[in-house]
Amino acid sequence: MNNKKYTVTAALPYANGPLHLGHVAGVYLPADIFVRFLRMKGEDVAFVCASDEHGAAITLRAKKEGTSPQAIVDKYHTINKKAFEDFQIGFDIYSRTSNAIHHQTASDYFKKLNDKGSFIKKTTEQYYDPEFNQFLADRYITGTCPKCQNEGAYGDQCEKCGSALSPTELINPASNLSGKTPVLKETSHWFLPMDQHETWLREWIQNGTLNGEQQHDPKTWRNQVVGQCMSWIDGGLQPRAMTRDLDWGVKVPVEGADGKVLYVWLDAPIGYISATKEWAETAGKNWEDYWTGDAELIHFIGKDNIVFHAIIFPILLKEHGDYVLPTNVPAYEFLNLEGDKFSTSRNWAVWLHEFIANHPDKIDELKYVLTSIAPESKDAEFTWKEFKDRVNNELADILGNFMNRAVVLTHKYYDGIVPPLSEDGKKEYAGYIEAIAEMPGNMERNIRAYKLRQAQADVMDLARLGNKFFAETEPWKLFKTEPEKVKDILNITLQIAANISILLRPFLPKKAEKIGQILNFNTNNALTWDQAGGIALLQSGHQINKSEILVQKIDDSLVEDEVARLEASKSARAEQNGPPQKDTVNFDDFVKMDIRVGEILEAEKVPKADKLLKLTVDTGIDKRTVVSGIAEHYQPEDVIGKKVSILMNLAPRKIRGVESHGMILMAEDSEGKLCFVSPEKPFNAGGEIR
Ligand code: B3M
Ligand code: ZN
Repeated sequence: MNNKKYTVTAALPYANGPLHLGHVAGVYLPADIFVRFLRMKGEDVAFVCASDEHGAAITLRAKKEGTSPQAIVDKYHTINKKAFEDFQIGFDIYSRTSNAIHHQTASDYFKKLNDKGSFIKKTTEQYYDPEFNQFLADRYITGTCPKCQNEGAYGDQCEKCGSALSPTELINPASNLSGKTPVLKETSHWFLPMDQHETWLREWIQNGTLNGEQQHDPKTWRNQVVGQCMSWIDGGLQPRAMTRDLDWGVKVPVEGADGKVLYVWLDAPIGYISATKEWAETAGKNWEDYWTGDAELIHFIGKDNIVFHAIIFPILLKEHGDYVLPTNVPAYEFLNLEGDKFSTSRNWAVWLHEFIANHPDKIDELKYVLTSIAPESKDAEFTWKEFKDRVNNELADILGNFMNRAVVLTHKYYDGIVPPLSEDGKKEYAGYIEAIAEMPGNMERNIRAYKLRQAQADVMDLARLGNKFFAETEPWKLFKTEPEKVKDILNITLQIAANISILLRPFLPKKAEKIGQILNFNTNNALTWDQAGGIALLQSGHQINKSEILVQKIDDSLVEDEVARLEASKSARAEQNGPPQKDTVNFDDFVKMDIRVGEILEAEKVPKADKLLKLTVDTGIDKRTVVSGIAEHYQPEDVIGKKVSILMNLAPRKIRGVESHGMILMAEDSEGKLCFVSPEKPFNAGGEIR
């Protein structure tokens, strides 16, 4: 008996909103397929996940919905847990990081590392919003990413290029609470000195070795994962704060840490351990078996989570000392929707729970399409038209049609009783029999290399092979002239069908079961992966059931309705034409702003900054330098002589090395188009705007 254990994790989704198809295609479905496959191989697997209920993602959502963080996590944990169940994602446990067992586990973990000196306590200046009396970390602060110039980067991470950031690296930082430029204020935090871990990380990621021992095969890691990690390590890792000044999260379990909680990206991955513990308690297992010794730990994640799973969490695991490091971190690229990014805030999404409610009979159809287009090595796109086409032209026409022909002909000629396969038949159709025999091994290699798209295509190829067999042999013609041959042909096609019902199960469990029912075979799904590949799955004389429709074709109207639904949510946004109104300000606040008409005298591009122009502006009282992010909308020569509105008394800021004194006010529409706010008739520079 093989004693090896697997722990397979799927990224803990924030309980700040429902799940959409992008999440499903790029994390949860591939993890589920992989686990179903391992189980069919007889492996002992813990498949764990949970809601990520801490961090600014939650508290900011609560603020936006005008409710408490607790109410937010309760709401979305419930929706997402049910959606996973309905979609048959077979977690052993779907826990939550607000559970006591997690708080205890994360707290103990931090304490252990702190006691052994894994952290460095430092007092540094951090951004602070005086209006809200709050330090600004993570999603509380946004600015321009110093690596890719994305203007919406968060204080800990740029979701566009995947960089891990700290707030002080952001260009033009702004508080997400007041919208204002934050001030710096001293505070103490516990830092993980990531810079001290570069040497072993480099070795471990590139060669798969740790302390000279082979831990994993680096060839099985995706290029994208190794590439991202190496570019961070080559760029030099920085110490990173592992605590936050917040009141929502796991309290820092050290004296003198009042008002501080663990950084969500410290506590969330420990959630994998807490969830394993919680599951093991009820399942009568020993959780440590799944995290120690020769256990294999595999993290399915989206590409924006790579640094946390392939660098930060491994450092924490190694520092702890008792646990294994991940053997792989299969990361997925992003899925787009009908030509645009999935976006929760813009409501441009197909929500999993809504799909299930609207199409409860199309669960496996969706699984099939999402795996077919899974963003394994590059971004991919979901469209309703492709959904329909793949279901109709592939699932129904190839798989459904093959099954139907095999079963109907068996009933027509042999009353549904499997005919025998002769020795001559084995010789004559040896090529087909060999193709069947090779299939489980081919698929296994692909699955173990995380090429699930290919593995699903492989099992579909088996159905294609069956159709080809029918087309080449035409048993309906042979039946009169060579009836013995027809027995051979139908026997083999039924064996193909039986093999499909086994090999399809990790991908489309419901369809696989249905095929099993029609064949009156493998009733309790007792057959394992390694029992596939043969031509004796169905004995001659075995009675099969009547054919049933395996895949219902999809109507054009479904595509039209779903696209209309999406367009409606887009036009609802267009009607609103802009973000919701901000909090009210009082008159005293308003008059503090000194806004005047200025005239642009000179303009030039700021070197190495695509978006910035350096302007010289006549304000009536002086001629000053203002840096403005309009270079994508205006050429320098187009703006000279323009009368514009300028906010005079904005605190001077250095932007790309140029000190800017004030800000040019711009109007921005919902598509991001910018234009000046100018006086409607000729006007002298210096006029006040009130
Ligand atoms: N909740 C981020 C995300 O949903 C985060 C993942 C945690 S995995 C430990 O992208
Ligand atoms: Zn970036």
